[in-house]
Amino acid sequence: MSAPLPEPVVECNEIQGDILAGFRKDHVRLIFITVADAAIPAFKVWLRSLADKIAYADVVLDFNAAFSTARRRLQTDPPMQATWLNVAITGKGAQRLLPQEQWAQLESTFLDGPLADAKTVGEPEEGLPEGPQTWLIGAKGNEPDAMLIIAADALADVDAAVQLHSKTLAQLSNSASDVSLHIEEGKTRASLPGHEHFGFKDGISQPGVRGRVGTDMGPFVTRRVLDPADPLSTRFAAPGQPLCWPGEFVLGYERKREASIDWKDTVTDPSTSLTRNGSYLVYRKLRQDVPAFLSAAKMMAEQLGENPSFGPRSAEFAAAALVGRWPSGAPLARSVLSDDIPLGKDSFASNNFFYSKASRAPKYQPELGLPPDQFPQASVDGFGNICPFAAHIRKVNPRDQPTADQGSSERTLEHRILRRGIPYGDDYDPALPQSASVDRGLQFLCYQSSITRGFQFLMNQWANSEQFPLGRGHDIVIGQNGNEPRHVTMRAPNNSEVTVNFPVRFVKTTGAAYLFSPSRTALINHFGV
Ligand code: N7H
Repeated sequence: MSAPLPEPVVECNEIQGDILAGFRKDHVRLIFITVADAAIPAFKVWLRSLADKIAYADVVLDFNAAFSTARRRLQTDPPMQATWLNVAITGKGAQRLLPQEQWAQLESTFLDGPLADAKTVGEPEEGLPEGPQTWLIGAKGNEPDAMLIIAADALADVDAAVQLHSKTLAQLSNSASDVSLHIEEGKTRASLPGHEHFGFKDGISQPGVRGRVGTDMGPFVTRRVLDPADPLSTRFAAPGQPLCWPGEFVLGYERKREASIDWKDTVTDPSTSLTRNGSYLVYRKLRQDVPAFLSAAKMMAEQLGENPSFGPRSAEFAAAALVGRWPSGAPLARSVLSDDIPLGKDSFASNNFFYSKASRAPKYQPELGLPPDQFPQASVDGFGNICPFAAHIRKVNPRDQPTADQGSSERTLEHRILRRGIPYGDDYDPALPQSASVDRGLQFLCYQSSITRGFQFLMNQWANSEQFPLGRGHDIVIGQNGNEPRHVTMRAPNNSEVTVNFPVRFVKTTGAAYLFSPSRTALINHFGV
């Protein structure tokens, strides 16, 4: 049994709830707010008044834990509902609301905003088709100052909250044009809850956050399920969920020292009352072209099938190879040639795998009563013969495998993000031709303590690169590569390779914002004065 390590105390009553807990609601509204100079003083007063209305991490963590316990007991969703509110400020907003000596404390990638970062993260250049000038949010002259996140279990509740806040905001100034709002919607897919529009289960793999809520006797920020007798229990909250230092996501806490290959070697960035307990939030409205994805998977399957090393492969296999998981969420690593629905349903087993070593059944804490992991375990796949190197989930999280650019796999922990996205738009229905052109996709949201180390790195250094983290092509799901073609090289069990080219992108950015999610103190003492 390994000795437990001291856990940082995390001030969850100061940190906004979506960051560390995640709202996990079926209905989300994002209200983008742009404020004219004349309305700034009233807007600040309003921001300050939000401090008592915001759902902080302590409350949301408690709710989520109670909900999960009740669901396990009742075997169905318990009748527990809530409506949560969070707020975040853009780089433009911060520069308008704060004196320079304050906003200068914030990260430059955030302050410069997504437009300045568009080329680095692979967007088509300004002026070219689908370039940033087409964005609904964040295009030149259309950059908001702030964003509200409203999330609720019930549609009526989310709508009521939107009405309430829109009305208050409209009353901040005498002139109706002084505060303008743009509202975006997110909703769980009714036909396939928990799945995104390409049909894959999402939200399975998240980093764990080391630390305790509020005091050194408080509950863990991330629930721990491994028995202390399991050798991985000091490093993982659950199978496949490594414990990261809280400073990877929230400012003012220890994080792993950059470039260090010792996960215990930490650094705490200097913080101020403005930055402490805050986090950077990346928003992207990502439109998904489902028919284009399905036909690309079909084309890929045909090309693989023509090669005797692969033999007949279904379009479902090709799509799973691009993602790294099957639609149920079962990872290719543990279910090589077809989906395994019971494995996909087991949220712990479906994330229990490595790439460069085999997985094994974990030892869960017996009092949790979790079913043992009896599914076929993952084999060693260090050369990508099972899960392609370019599969989306292997690109953005190579797990235990050393990478060609960073070296030790410990360095991957510097680039983890907390994903909080939710689908938008109606389902694609192949029986209805007009359904193909409906706007649908993902309201992508992710939190990190540095956009440069988080989202920007993942896009620029890994997803858009044919070489990194391990080579053999681009991340075909999210990689952008401007408007240039992308490719993926698949390696068969006998090591022969087939390269498939993808002339079109199926995920396109139609809106973007880089935001800062301030602490309660920062909202009251900085943004609200
Ligand atoms: Fe991805 N998809 O449906 O293919 N993603 N993603 N993502 N994503 C994941 O493991 C998807 C996007 C990450 O730890 C799953 O939880 C789609 C962006 C990370 O093993 C699926 C879009 C970025 C992980 C998808 C999209 C990321 C991850 C498997 C856009 C960051 C965890 C579910 C429309 C730059 C990987 C799961 C791990 C998982 C899909 C966007 C990052 C199914 C369709 C922009 C870090």
